[in-house]
Amino acid sequence: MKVSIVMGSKSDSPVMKGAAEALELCGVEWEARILSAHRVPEELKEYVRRAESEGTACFIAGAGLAAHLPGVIASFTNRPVIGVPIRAAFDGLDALLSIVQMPKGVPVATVGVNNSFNAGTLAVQILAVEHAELQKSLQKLRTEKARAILEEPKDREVFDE
Ligand code: RP5
Repeated sequence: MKVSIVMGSKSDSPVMKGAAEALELCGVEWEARILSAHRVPEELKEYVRRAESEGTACFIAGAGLAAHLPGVIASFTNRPVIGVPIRAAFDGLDALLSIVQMPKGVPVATVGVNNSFNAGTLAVQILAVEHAELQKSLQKLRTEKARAILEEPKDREVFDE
């Protein structure tokens, strides 16, 4: 059981790091590749087919601008594909609309602009359906976020820099 993180360019890697962080927090194995739908389409297809046959249960794909990478990956596999729109122009709205507007039957589950952590979290939630032990890690993530909120300052200290 493994998650494949794919991005269209090395320039996407600072944003896509969040997906790997979420997967690691939950103890899920991952691998990452830089493969562009436009620049190396043949190699992308070959990679998706190979990753699937080697145990990738879910793909996370991040891209900016025309952002065809997640949709093209979805065209090669029936495994769930989670798309991360990356802010490169127009505040990432161009990539968000491109990734989310898939035709019927070829979905890409799309998270918010630059929110690769949520892509990683959603991948764990998908895997947790068949791997109940992951539920504990997911619950821990939520508990930690809740605790952090409740430990925030009050009154005047709310506005401290
Ligand atoms: C997209 O174009 C990539 O995903 C990246 O977000 C954007 C810019 O890529 P580079 O020109 O920096 O390689 O394909």
